[in-house]
Amino acid sequence: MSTFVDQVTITVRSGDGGNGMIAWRREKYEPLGGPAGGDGGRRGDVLLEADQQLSTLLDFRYKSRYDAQRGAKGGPKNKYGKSADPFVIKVPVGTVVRDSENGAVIADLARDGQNVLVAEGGLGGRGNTKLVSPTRRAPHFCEPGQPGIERKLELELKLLADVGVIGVPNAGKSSLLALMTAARPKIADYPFSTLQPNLGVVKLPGGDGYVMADIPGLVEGAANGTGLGHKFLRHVERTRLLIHLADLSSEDLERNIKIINQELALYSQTLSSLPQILVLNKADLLDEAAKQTAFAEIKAKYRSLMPAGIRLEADSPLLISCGTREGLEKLSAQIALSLSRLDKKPVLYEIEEDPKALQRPDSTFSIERHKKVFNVVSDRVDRLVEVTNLRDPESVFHLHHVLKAMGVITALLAEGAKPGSDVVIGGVTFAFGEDW
Ligand SMILES: Nc1nc2c(ncn2[C@@H]2O[C@H](COP(=O)(O)OP(=O)(O)OP(=O)(O)O)[C@@H](O)[C@H]2O)c(=O)[nH]1
Ligand SMILES: [Mg+2]
Repeated sequence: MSTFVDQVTITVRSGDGGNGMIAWRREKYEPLGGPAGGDGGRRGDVLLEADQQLSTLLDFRYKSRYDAQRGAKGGPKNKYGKSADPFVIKVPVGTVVRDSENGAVIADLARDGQNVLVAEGGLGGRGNTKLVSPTRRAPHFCEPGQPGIERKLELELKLLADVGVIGVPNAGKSSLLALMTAARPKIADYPFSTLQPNLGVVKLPGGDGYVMADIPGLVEGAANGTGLGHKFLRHVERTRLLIHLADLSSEDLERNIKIINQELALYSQTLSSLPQILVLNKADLLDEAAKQTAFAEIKAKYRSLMPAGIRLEADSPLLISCGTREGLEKLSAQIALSLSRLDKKPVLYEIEEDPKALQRPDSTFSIERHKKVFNVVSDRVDRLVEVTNLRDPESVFHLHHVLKAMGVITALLAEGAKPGSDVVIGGVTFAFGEDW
């Protein structure tokens, strides 16, 4: 069985926030001491992170559920509960993350180390110390931690390469990758020797380089599952240029070229409209005369053999031999030239998800501005103001702290709030201060 897996569904759950604590001071001269219950620890977030050491989603076949830890309960003597560490799930570079409920793209993890928060953990609840007010000096209750969020995610690995090598089985695709890069794919004289995509880096003289992908061979009917099917084509869909490799010595040369272009078209419009370089390999297998005849025949039909409307990168097919290295220099130069002319940006997915959808609904807010008055609209903030004693500096400080952590202050500044501006929070009007 191949160890290459490029599509999985996983379930992640962020951690619950820790509950607050109910506790009392016990001091020598204060037998009925005040409240001393600490707050619960913060949640464990779940993140996905691209790691270039990984090349398959195989691990997720064996383990498809990931639960982050919950924050610890608050402690006596006003001790905060320990916060849970974020839970980081490593995935290969090129993993596209979708919400399995609506298919929306959450992230395209295209760079090593790039990460995305997929489930925000719950906040810790407050201990009874924080819940004291003038009318409630000894609260016998605390807040529960917020629950974590559970989500189902679809992960799809779509390799990121600059150049994709396509062709029928045995054309010499893996041989070409092995000659041009340090990759060591399996090469054999039978069809379907390649069972998973291979990547290699082609080094250019200036120190730059590009990534080349060799995928399993395609046969007629691949779109309907014949041979290895066409599923590996997803790994060349993000390339900028295709090397269409054909065996010059094959009796079916013309037919093979047509089959490949037909299968590309059946797979996607994106693929069949990518620029191509048609490369005829195994030139060493024919004698000079036969070689020229075969080459001239394909050259004459070049335009009609290629998908309509695509950019042809060379004015004729290129002739090479992976056996004798004939024509390889010319091919390398043509690829470098083509890449330099093509858009350098990697083909990335657009993020379709509103980042707010990733957050717990009750931690979201919006700011409405009516002339010089800024209104903070948020369920959570309303509830917070309700339980905050606005005459107690400590409570107000706590409120301010939460507003800051939620990003409300930054958002107010972005909307144009200045010292002195009226800001309505939870129905109460505050003056925006210098020290906010
Ligand atoms: N004589 C000659 N043989 C070649 C040349 N290029 C590749 N071959 C041979 O052709 C056979 C197939 O080569 P591969 O590189 O495995 O072909 P592939 O296109 O990757 O094949 P699949 O992975 O099965 O689709 C091997 O035996 C290679 O040694 C060439 O230029 N000349
Ligand atoms: Mg191969």
